[in-house]
Amino acid sequence: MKVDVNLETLPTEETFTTLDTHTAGEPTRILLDGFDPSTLEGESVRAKRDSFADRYDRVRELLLKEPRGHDNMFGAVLVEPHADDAALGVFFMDSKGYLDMCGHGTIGVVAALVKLGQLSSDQTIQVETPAGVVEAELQYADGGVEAVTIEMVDSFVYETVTVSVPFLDSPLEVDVVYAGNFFAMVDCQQLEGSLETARTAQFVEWGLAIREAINEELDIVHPFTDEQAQVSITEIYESGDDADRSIVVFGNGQVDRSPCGTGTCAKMALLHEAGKLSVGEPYAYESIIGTRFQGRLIDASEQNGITVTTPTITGSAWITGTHTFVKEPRDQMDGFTLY
Ligand code: PYC
Repeated sequence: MKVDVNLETLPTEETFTTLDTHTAGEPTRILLDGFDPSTLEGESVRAKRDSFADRYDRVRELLLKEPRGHDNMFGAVLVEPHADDAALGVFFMDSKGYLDMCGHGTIGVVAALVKLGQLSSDQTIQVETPAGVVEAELQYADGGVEAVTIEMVDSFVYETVTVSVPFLDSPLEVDVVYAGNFFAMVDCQQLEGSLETARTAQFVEWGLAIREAINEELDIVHPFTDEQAQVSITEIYESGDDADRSIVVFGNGQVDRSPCGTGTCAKMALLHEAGKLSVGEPYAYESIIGTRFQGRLIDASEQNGITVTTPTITGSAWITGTHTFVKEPRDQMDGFTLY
């Protein structure tokens, strides 16, 4: 039976249009329409993100959580940029709230908009994010966009701390690293066993416990902006033969299917600090599902006694579809999490 669906015949309370992508397996649901961007206050993408969080957090819940989304959905919202030369503004949301920066999401947004002819790719594309302006460059193969390289925000190791966590008898050493978001970085050698996909649920539980322990232990203040911050992501990593590997836990316990763009930058900053990665050296990083980003540090300098690295990441993103989401007037369900 052929059914002709026209959602305009439906009495809907609200309608949202999204463009969906995946970057190395990790979704980005890009909000195109459904709220009035001119109602967002502020003169930067960061301020507009905060204004969205105040006024429209329901929209995040509706698009990312069940029944329209799922526990591992990730979102991006496009807004007008304020920074000189920026072609677009974008901020990021997850199952818990909002992140300052996202590598896989930026790759997804840029790749999708260029593929659909909505962004010109003649030269590099400046993207304003809550963490600052990043620069995207496209690589082509067979006439199509093959990969996107992003020059990300500067990264640095913030502090190394030892914390007690409920699942280990001995204290755990954690490197807190900034790479657009603050990360809790943990070498898997301190934990039992290795990074196997079958153990994902256990790593999610541990990742959340580590994040909580660090946020209880530390009052983080960004050394260059003086802003107070919290660790938003835990990254548990292990060495590999031709690529290192990690599992990245964030939000309310979601797992990045990609190697995590900001997480790759955090790992490169950590390796550089340890004298194990030089500027210019290629660095391959693998996700828990076996997909990869290619990273590289393009600069390192001392600022106020801190070693600051400038990273790039390269990855591929693919459009998975568009959605028209509706909420019927008597539907009570914005978004829920089962546990
Ligand atoms: O790619 O930076 C990233 C990211 C952050 C959270 C999920 N992905």
